[in-house]
Amino acid sequence: MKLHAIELRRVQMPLVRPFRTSYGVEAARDVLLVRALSADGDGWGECVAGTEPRFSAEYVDGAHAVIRAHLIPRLFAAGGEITAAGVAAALRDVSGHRMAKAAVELAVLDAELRGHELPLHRYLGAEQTRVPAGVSIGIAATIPDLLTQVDGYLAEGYLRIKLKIQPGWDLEPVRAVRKAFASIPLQVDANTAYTRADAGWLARLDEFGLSLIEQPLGRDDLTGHAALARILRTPICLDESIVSASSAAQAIGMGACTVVNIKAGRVGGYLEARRVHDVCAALGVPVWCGGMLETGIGRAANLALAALPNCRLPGDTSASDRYWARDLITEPFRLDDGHIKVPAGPGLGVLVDMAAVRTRTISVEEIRP
Ligand code: NPG
Repeated sequence: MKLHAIELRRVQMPLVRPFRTSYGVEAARDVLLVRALSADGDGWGECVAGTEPRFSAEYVDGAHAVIRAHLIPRLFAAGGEITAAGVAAALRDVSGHRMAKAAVELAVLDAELRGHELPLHRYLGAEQTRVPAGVSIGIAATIPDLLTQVDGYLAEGYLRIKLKIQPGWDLEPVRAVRKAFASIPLQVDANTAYTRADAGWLARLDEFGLSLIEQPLGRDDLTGHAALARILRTPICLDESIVSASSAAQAIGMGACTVVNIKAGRVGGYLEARRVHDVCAALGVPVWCGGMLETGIGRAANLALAALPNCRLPGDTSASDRYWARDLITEPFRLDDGHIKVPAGPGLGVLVDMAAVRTRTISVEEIRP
């Protein structure tokens, strides 16, 4: 595919409700969109790096800078002739910056697939036409407020609830939710907030029949997670620790987790995400698709990923109205019987609403070879 130009666009997206995790609170997303302009048409990618480098070392201003100065020149190096399958190799000598690379790869992939009239989920090898949806609930101000939120999302039809936890907000909220909603699929996410010394405390979560506990310890502490797994009955799922298919294989081999959360941004793109999916399947470990509060652009791609066969648990692939009053895509994703339709059209399968994009745009630049 011949790339003519890359557009880098920053959009400001206020969330319908602030989202609090152990990393802090987000009231809006500062989104970097990457648009690949090619002879075959345009493709879109979304960078999931946050405003601050908390979830990972990447942050959106840094991703913007590295894409402009280091990734785009490498894409243009071969005269602008590039395929999505070649993007990772073209960018390989840039170390790290996986979220930045993932956004660039997705834009090229979307343009290429639109040119071939092939939907992303088919390209990845997925056959499901809809996926079960979970919802992730941030740390609430009070337990009654949390129960109201859980009740509201269950009434909308969400099939599983994920609660954010941190020291001081763990056993009590989980106990209250379990008591009020005895049989719902329930899981918790600690976003690295605990240490090995908390093992005994975390084991007290076992009585609540959680589907899993996500990333209780630091991202580099695979040994600690393996030790914790020997103490807890609740299955351990890793998120921040898993940055590639090989790190997934290593974590599973060490007994650090028995479930994996896949986020394409965290592993450097949807092609590597597919490899994480495959290696986990080969090792008998179920996966599910995580979320980073994406707009409809990243969300469309996540739904394609979530349709893969080893995505055996509902993902953080919630409907557009859980995040935005108005999304950047023309047709918002809606919850229907607890499920969301996988986009069926070519590439991402969504139409970007340029009027919505323009009203939210903070800056835009077009880079040519
Ligand atoms: O529904 O997209 C969503 C949000 C899911 O909880 C969610 N994401 O750690 O998984 C996470 C968390 C997150 C989002 C963390 C944004 C940091 C930033």
